[in-house]
Amino acid sequence: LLESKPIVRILEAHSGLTGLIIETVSVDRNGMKAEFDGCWISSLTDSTTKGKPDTELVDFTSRLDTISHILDVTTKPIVLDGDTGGNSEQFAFMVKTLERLGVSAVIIEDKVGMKRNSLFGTAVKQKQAEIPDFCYQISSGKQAQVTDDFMVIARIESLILGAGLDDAMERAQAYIGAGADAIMIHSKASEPTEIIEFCSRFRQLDNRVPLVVVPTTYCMITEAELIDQGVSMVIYANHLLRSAYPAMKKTAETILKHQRALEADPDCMPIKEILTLIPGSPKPKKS
Ligand code: SPV
Ligand code: MG
Repeated sequence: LLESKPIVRILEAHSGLTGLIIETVSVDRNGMKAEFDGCWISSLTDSTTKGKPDTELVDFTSRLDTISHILDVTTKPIVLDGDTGGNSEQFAFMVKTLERLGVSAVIIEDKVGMKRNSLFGTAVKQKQAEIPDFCYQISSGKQAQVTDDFMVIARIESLILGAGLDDAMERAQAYIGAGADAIMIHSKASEPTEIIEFCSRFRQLDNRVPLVVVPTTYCMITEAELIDQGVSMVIYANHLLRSAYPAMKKTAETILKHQRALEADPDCMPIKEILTLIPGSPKPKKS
């Protein structure tokens, strides 16, 4: 996909149902069918769905359960948010397991110690990994994989942690040298300025690999602009959960307020629709 499309478009999934949305939703855009190319299994939304903080508290075994629900009902590539990947021995096994399952790529972030969600930035204590240690982490994963198809993507947290563009570029070069198949650069800035600066410096690298971005806070940037910047993959990292939660909360409040469900009903999908939503469900007889 990375070789055949100007940009690969990935949306967050945290359950079989959200996987099905990614699998099936399409729109007509000027006579062309537009759809998502694959799923991002986000640590933030997987953890939040389980009512847990995004600190690697939801362990790999639980993450595998989510992955397996999504794999059961989708055919599109899966990019797993692998958090830090654990230690290098754990990461090697993670790669083997994911590859065997048919996951396409894992993204690991260059942090050590208690991992916090990147969107906290420097508001909470988080520590970036030393460059040689993270290079070892990448190469441990690459050595563990059996086929050529699986990708280990290195995620740079320098802009998140205030280490700056020069540090981000130094890390990009080191991680590519260690065998990273792609680089993800993350930012929590409210404008895309620093990401655009990174992209223009990254484009000058001779040995560059595909570049991945996650425009959550700088969401005004368009896919066409990202293509112009040389970005190969865009991840919409949390949008299905962020849109579902307010809708569910509103329904719960409406029922409490009116002491019945009538007023909430217009916000709910028809029963007939939910009964037949899952492919293979029996079709009710026409009444
Ligand atoms: C996630 O979706 O869990 C990510 C991206 O890692 S972010 O939440 O922006 O750190
Ligand atoms: Mg995450």
